[in-house]
Amino acid sequence: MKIEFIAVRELRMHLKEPFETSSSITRERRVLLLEVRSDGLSGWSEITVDEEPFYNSETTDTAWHILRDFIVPLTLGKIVETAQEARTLMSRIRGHEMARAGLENALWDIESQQKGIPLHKLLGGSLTEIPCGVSLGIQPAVELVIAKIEHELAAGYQRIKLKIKPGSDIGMVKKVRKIFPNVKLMVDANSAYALQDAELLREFDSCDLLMIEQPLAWDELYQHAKLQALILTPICLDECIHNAHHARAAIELGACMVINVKLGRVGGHSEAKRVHDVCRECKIPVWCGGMLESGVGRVHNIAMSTLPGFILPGDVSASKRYWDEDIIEPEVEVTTRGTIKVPESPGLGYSVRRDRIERLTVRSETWQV
Ligand code: OSB
Ligand code: MG
Repeated sequence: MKIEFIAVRELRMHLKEPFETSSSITRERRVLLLEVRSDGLSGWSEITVDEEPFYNSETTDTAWHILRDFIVPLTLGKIVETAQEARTLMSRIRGHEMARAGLENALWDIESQQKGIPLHKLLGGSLTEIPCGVSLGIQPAVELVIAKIEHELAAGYQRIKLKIKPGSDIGMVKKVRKIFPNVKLMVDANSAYALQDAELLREFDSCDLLMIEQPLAWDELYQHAKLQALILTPICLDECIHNAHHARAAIELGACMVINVKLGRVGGHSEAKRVHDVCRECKIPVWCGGMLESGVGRVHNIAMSTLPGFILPGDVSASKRYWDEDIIEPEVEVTTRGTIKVPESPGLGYSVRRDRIERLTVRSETWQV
């Protein structure tokens, strides 16, 4: 594959509802899409950054800068045998995983089209349907949380993740658990607590949670290990894990019992596979996290979620939960069993709606050889 053309564009997409976490509120997404062309084929990916560096250090604008000033010069005009080799081309770049994932994942789309197989097969996936959960943002009142859970369970979703923050945590979750005694339930703190809050966090042990996601600092494995020794609820790490070495260190330290894999956060499909492999070897379950993606990022998540270690329902849910109109066709739909059927056609298995993408684009930049 010769990397002949790279185009980045920013789309403005309004979320149907604001999404609140302990670290930010998102109303509108500045979606970054990449299109890469090689040998007459187009590959698509999403750079899953937020506008602000409140989840991780990258932003919409840093990703654009890294792409233009470093990724394009290192990759444009180069020939790679496989998408995975793109990671090596970019290996001098430290950090900026989401920006690098963008380039690599678009090449995975091209490689799977070239080979005439679905992306999930190329990745080594085996599931034909993936189990789905939802992530519910922080709500102003517990009654709203309860109504939303009822709605999502009626749609078939298999597990509910509640965002928590100090002041909207144990009391809220205890009420929810009382009303839904059998639901697969978990919480995500997005780093809102400190080790000194161990007593409060230990109260979740009575709520029969699948896990508590990222309770402590985004860059702290050691303190998560100390916390895990004090509580029974399994800790799942999200923000802390940027590659397979982090995953192994976290597991060996006892800092977590579950890992959330996000394609952007770990730098693309090839590293996501490595994180998955380390976890499988260590018998640590993984699941696919979400970044409020447009359809383009979402379908890459679906492909990754077919790998055999993804045994827990992920945060990959239907397009219509986020958007009035998605930018892929068909939109991502969830069955009444709370699953997404994995498409069997070559490449992403969904088509990109260029007309809608054009309409939503606010800026773009293109490079070609
Ligand atoms: O921590 O998993 C997270 C969204 C944006 C940033 C971080 C997170 C999330 C979600 C939403 O939980 C998952 C989704 O529905 O896409
Ligand atoms: Mg999270």
